[in-house]
Order: sequence, then structure tokens, then C-alpha cells
Amino acid sequence: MVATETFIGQPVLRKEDGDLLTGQARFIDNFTMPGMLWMAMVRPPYVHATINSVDTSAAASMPGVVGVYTGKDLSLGALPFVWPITEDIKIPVHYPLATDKIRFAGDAVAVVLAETREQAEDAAEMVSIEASELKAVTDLREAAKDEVIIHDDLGTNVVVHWSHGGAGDQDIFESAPVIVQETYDQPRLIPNAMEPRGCLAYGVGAMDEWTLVSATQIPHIAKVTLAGVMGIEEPKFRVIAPDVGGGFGSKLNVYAEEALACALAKRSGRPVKWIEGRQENYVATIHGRGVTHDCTLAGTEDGMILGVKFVELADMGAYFQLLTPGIPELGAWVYMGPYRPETYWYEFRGIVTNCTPTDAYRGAGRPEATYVLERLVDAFARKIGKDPAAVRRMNFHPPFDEATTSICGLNVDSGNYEPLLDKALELSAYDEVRKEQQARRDRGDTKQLGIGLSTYIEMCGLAPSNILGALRYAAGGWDGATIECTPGGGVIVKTGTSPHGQGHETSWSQIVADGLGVDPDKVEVLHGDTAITPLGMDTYGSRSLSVGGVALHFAMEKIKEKARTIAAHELEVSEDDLEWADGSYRVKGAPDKARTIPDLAVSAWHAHDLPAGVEPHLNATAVYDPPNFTWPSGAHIAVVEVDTETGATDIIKYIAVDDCGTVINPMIVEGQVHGGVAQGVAEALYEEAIYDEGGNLTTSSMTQYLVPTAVEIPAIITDNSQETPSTTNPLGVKGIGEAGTIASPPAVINAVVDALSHLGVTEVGKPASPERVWRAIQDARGGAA
Ligand code: MCN
Repeated sequence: MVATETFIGQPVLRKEDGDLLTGQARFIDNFTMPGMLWMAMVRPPYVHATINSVDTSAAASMPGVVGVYTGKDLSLGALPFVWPITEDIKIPVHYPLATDKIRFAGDAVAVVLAETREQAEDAAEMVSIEASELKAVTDLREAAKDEVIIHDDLGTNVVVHWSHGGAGDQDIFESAPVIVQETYDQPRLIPNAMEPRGCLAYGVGAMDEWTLVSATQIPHIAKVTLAGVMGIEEPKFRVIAPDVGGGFGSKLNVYAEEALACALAKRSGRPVKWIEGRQENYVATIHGRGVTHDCTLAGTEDGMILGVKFVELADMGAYFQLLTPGIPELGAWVYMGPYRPETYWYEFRGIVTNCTPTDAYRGAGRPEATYVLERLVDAFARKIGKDPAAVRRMNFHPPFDEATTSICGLNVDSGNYEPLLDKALELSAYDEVRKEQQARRDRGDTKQLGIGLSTYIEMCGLAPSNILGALRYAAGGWDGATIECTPGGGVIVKTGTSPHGQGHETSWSQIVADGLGVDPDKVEVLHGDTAITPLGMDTYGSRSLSVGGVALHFAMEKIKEKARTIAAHELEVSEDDLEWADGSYRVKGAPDKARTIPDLAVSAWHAHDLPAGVEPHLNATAVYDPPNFTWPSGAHIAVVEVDTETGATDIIKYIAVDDCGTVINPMIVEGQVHGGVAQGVAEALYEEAIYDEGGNLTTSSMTQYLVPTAVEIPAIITDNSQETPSTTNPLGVKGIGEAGTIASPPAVINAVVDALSHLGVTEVGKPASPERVWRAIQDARGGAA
């Protein structure tokens, strides 16, 4: 009993790590079953082609092969897509196997079942595809011209147009004293979870009961949507997410392979397993970003931002995955950042290309928006010759602690932005770095210093179901939690969130420990199995704490209500005579007369003497639908050294000051920021999916796609000491899982441009590779690159 100790706010070591670090965790590839078959996908040697025939005979006769199936053999329904964001959206129908046309390099045309993985993969290579090759379009501007149509039935590649804005006087974009216009491209990124995807499907055919074990972030959503595709009665379908080695949004999806494994388990009557290869992952798992923005900022000479306008083209890829066109829309709500422009406009067009579908990748829409806004603010500061920190400061929204409607139309829960910038400036020793920068410029040093700022707000904690409904999203945004207090003094928590690296077992235990006055080690958190934790909406959108964690809070309230009734009965006082103090119900004025939750769990379990009307067992379930999103904010600063001879960039200092409301576990929060910043630094300096003219992905393995190692990632100084509580939930928490990824790309690129601005460089592109930076320097010098 640790009643007086408080766990919220403490850096409690992660419970999950013991198993993860000692090889005891169970990832999908650790699962095996008697009679299990292996599945391999037959991916085409084409990018865009009309299928004439698929010959499976040679593959079918290979050793160990149980069957080879095309789309026509299986006749499955289309894969789930749940976010038709406009009424007139054109939906490119996406079947698990292509039958008429191949539309991107990962577009499988057949699937092989064999006794071993090697046999399945060898046989997949023997499937012969005869197809008439078509011109491929991988560039979204080219695709938007509709010279090559990818889905003939749609008649265009421009499948959706969404606009939201028009707030304020739009004439300002013509008439303001200062107009800044920039175009920013953000290339596609390839998610690299440590564990690629994989799944295992099995069932009891006679009962029509099926189970899918999958490396997924969304067992609950997968269950509902896949049951529909598979024609399985939903109660007879169970989805399990075992230990999952990261997702970063890429496993917030329902993929062809999951549907096919289920279909083939049904067809063969044997368990079917599939594990994705890393190169396969690069073409078959969703990509992120892939957008271009035309941006306009209207301002005054002294630095006030009057209006911001963004017109975006977003690469959807060859099909929609679960959420594809909804991703740019998720960014729509943060284009004003922490500032208060009088006027705002945002619109985007979703373009189909011959590339892997895009979908949620850490930040999902919000990094894209924050990148262009923060780049634009720097361009504005440069144009009017002002310090970028000063321009930000004069434009910040004043502090507010009640939900306030932003110019983008949603209520922001709370915010206090200026102190975050002050803290970041202090931690970066801003004034000294500026002096050193000037000294290097004066000396004409080869290595120049740059300082990049990024002040952001984020919309996360997805989300109020009614708003999601208004945005035409098909599911809700609630989450559930069940608590069971056992007679042995333990507490079992069943959460609807599905962590895959975020440490929910630890932070949920901290919440329960404080709420119920028990030791966090006595709390067992179960998750990721629809049969054990049926009520949930899973983990993405930095929602888990501010929705699932809050559901847990409300379940605790119910537990305490029941416990109080039992305590009053046992202590022979009225409930009003009890107070909750030091982790127990005690009689006011007689602290020795007390009952703890474990005491009351025993009473509720043996049920020998319960008050009338009270059910045995101390358990409760709560389902929570948040009334608002949560809106974290922060200020990040990167200090870089750019070698003007080679174009190489070194980040020599990185400061991340983030306000995510009440912090449950500062160590986990710091870890989330570290991971997020690492991803953002990768985006800024290294990672980019590149296609050749024929539409083939040339960055098709880790030797060409530059995932940085720990060596390239700078030491990150974090500060989460400012806690502006969310007004949305009783815990006051806001999300943190994506903040680092949202804030860091513009901080780094602004720093690189800042290092070179005295040479006349205004843009380096993303990622700011040495070659791009070197060319930008040559261009600015007027020399031939
Ligand atoms: N936390 C806290 N106090 C706060 C906010 C959060 O202690 N004020 C803790 C939470 O209790 C939780 C963690 O920080 O343990 C993250 O919480 P939250 O911000 O609610 O985010 P989610 O748990 O919903 O995680 C999703 C988010 C997203 S969207 C991506 S993408 C992402 C990320 O988390 N992918 C990750 N972090 C990742 N971390 C790992 N290791 N692997 C991934 O794939």
C-alpha cells in the first residue's frame, strides 16, 4: 500500500521494457500454429499496365504449393475506406488483388499458399503476368493534368477537392503592404517501423469463427471493417494485436494482406501466415506526405500577419487506403498555428498517381501544414528584415484558459504560447548564437551557423465523434476502459487503446495508482485483443491518453462510487460521513476507521455482506467521447552548422519545448518527443521516396532510402515544464505522440536557410541533402551548379 505516494508526474520506469529488452515480447513472427501455411504476394514487374493474363500453372506445380489464386479466383469485396470527405468525392475502388489493371508497383495480382515461407516466395516468382504497359505518372502535378488516366471509370485523376476557409477579408491577399508568396514541396516519406507488417489468420470453419493476429495499430477498427469485407459475422471475428514493433501511422490501416490471409484461412481450412519483407514494405505499406503547397502571407511592414492562404495538391497514390483523402483535411485546422491572422484560406485537391497509396504517417496532415506555415513566417521575417523570434512573438494569440474558437473554426482548448518561445530561446542561448553567427559571417567561415525556429500548435486526441461525423468520417472517436479489482489486491485494466511503443501499460498504471490508491505494480493493463477488450477505437492521432486514459479516469470514478457505498455499509456510517484521503475511504474525524480499495474488492468478491442492491465484484466500465480535441503547443529551435563547400548540415543544438497539459509520465513524454524529433530530422535532412521516369521506386531499400542512425540524430534538449491544462478533460492532458514530428522539420530547414541567407539563399528544398544545399549555394552565387 503506497497510499500517500503520487505517481502522476513521476518518471516511472516503463513496465513494458522488461519483455522487450529480454526477448520475451511476442511479435507476429513469433507466432506459429500446427498445420500453418505461408502466404506470399505476387507483385508485378509493372507500375501501370493493363493485365492480359496471369498464368499461375508453373507456380502451382512448385514444391509445397497448396494453391495460387488471382483476384478472380477469390472474388473478394473492396478493401475498407472510411473517409469520403466530400459528397462528390471519386473513390478509386481498391480490391485486395488487381484484376484489370496494375496501378502501382505494389499492386499484387495473385497470392500463393505453400507449406513454408520460402516455398511460397519461390513460387510467387514463377507466376507469369502478361500485361500491356501504360505510361506511368508519379508526379502529382503531371497526374493532375489528366493526360494519363489511372482509373478509367473515374475519368480523372483529380478525385477530390476540399476547401475550408474564406474567413476574413480575402482582398487582403491583394492589398496588404507586404505579400509573401512561396511554393513548398514535401516529398513522399516511407514509414520504417522496426517490425514490418505481418499477420496470421485462423479459425474454426464449422463454427465460422475466425481470428486475425496482426501487427496493427487498430485491432478494433480492423475487426469491424474487415468483418464486412470477409462476410464474417462480426461477433465471430476476433482481431489480436500482439506486441507490435512500431507503426508511426503506417499500421493505422486495413491492408489487402489481412483480408487475403483471412480469405485463404477460410478457403484452406488451415492457419495462414504472412510476413512482409522490408523491400516489400517500401512499395506495399502506405507512404506519408507527398504534397505541394502554394502559400501566401499578407502582412505589415512591422511584422503583423494579416492573412494566410494555402492551396495544396496532395498525392493520394494509386488507391485510397483506410483514410487517404482525410489526411490533408486533418492539417486544415492548424494552418493558423499559434498566431491570430484576421484572414485565412485553405483548399486542397487530392490527385491519384501511380504510386503507393498515401495515408497517415506520424502527424498526418499537421506536419505538412506546420511546415508550410513556419517556413512562410520565416520568409516573411526575412522580407521585412526582422528577427523571426520577434515576428512570432508579436503575432502570438494571447494566453487563454477557456476553449476559444480559432479562425479555422474549431475550439482550441487552452494555450499560452509566448513563454514556450521564451524558454526555447533561453535554452538555445539565442542571443549568443546570433552573435557567433554574425562573427562567422564577418569572417567568411566555411562553416556557417543557422538558427531555425518553429512554434506550433497541434490538434490531436482524436476525437469528438460528432465532429468526426460532421467531417464524414465513418467511425466514432470514443474509447473505453474496464477496471476489475481482484480479491488478491490487484487491478486489471482493459483498455481500448492499442499501444505499440507508447508505454500505456505504465502510464495507465500511474493513473490508476493515484486514483485508487494502489501500487502501480499491482495494475495489469490488457490491450489489443478484441475478445478481451471489446470496447475501443485504438491508437493513433495522439489520442490514447486524452481519450482512452480519460475513459480510465471515469471508470475509476465508478469504481470509487461503488466502493464508497460498500465502505459506508461496513463502517456503519452514511456515505456523506466518508472522505477519500490517502488512498482510502475513511470516516471524517476518525481516520483509523478506513477501508482501502483492495479491502473493498475483497468484500465485493466474497459478497457476504453487501448493502442492498449492490452487485458483487468491484468492477466498472466507462466509455468516453471527448467534447473537444486537445491542442498541445510548443517552440522548437534547431541550431545548425552548414558547410558551404560541401552543403553538409550538422545539427549542433536542438531544443524542444512542448506543452502537453498535465504530464502523466515525464520520461515517456521525453521519449515520445525524442522519437518524434528524430523522425522530423530525418524528414528535414535525409528521407525522400524517389521514383525514376518509368515510375519505379529507386529508393527501394535502406541502402538508398536514408533512415538516419543515432549518429545523425542530435542530442535533444527537452522541456515539458509548462503544463497548460486542457479544458477538454478532467485530467487536463493533451497528446504528445506526434508533437516532435510536427515541430521539427520546419525548425531544421529554417535553420539551414538561415545559415545561408546572407549568401542570398532563400530555399534549399526538403530534404536538405548536401547536394541540394550545395546547389542552392551555387545558384545564389550565380555560378553554374
Ligand atoms: N503522455 C503523458 N502525458 C501527456 C501526454 C502523453 O504521460 N500529457 C504519455 C501517454 O500516457 C502515453 C504516451 O505519452 O504513454 C503517448 O500518448 P499520446 O500522446 O496520447 O499518444 P498515443 O499513445 O495515442 O500514441 C500515438 C502516437 C502516434 S499518432 C504515433 S504515429 C506514434 C507515437 O504515438 N507512433 C509511435 N509514438 C510512437 N512511439 C513508438 N515507440 N512507436 C510508434 O509507432
